[in-house]
Amino acid sequence: NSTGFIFDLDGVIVDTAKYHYLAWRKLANELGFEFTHEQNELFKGVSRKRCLEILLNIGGVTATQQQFDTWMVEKNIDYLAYIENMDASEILPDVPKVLEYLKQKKIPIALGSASKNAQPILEKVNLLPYFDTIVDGNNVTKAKPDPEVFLIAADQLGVKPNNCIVFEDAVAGIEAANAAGMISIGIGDAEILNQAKYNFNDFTEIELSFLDTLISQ
Ligand code: B16
Ligand code: MG
Repeated sequence: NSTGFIFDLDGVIVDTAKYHYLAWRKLANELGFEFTHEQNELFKGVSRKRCLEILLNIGGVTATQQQFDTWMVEKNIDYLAYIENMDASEILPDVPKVLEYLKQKKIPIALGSASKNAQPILEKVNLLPYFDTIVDGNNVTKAKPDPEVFLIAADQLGVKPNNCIVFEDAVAGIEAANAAGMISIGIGDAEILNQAKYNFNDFTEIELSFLDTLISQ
């Protein structure tokens, strides 16, 4: 079979955005400013380094390279503490149903995430065995919206980019999938993800028959 499926992690498989938010807010508060839920929207799908640049911009804080590096490490230590007790109950609805269906059909499955913490999170929620390959923030040099992460995933699956389907919750991720020549599926607000080929609020809206049409096209 020549079709491959690529899943983003954060906001597609699990809702780790809330933990990223808590860790960034803690840092912002330590630096003397507020960080809101609305501002956190800008951080979805965006690399850790870029997130810190945006955060410091919001707070009007200038940093030396050494401070910048220290805060990157500090944020991640806090984030890891927040996700320490994550388990399968935090998997978003119907994600296992879709993964199970694809697995049973022997369709290759990849993770394509900006996160450097992707593998331990998949382990915590017991989904690691579904993935034939994991491409994440540790394997890429260019962040989404650059297509690199998804092109590496397609290559590792042995599937042509045109035959890959990407599930994404972030604008930068949809742009990356489109730039890779893949079929993009937006998970979340269709108005925000209006560049996606298909849109769903979540996986409960995705019929198995729809997956079949993607597989056979
Ligand atoms: P980390 P995704 C992204 O994951 C998140 O959406 C984004 O908020 C985060 O900053 C980025 O991973 C980096 O994560 O700090 O764990 O390396 O949505 O691409 O799966
Ligand atoms: Mg995401």
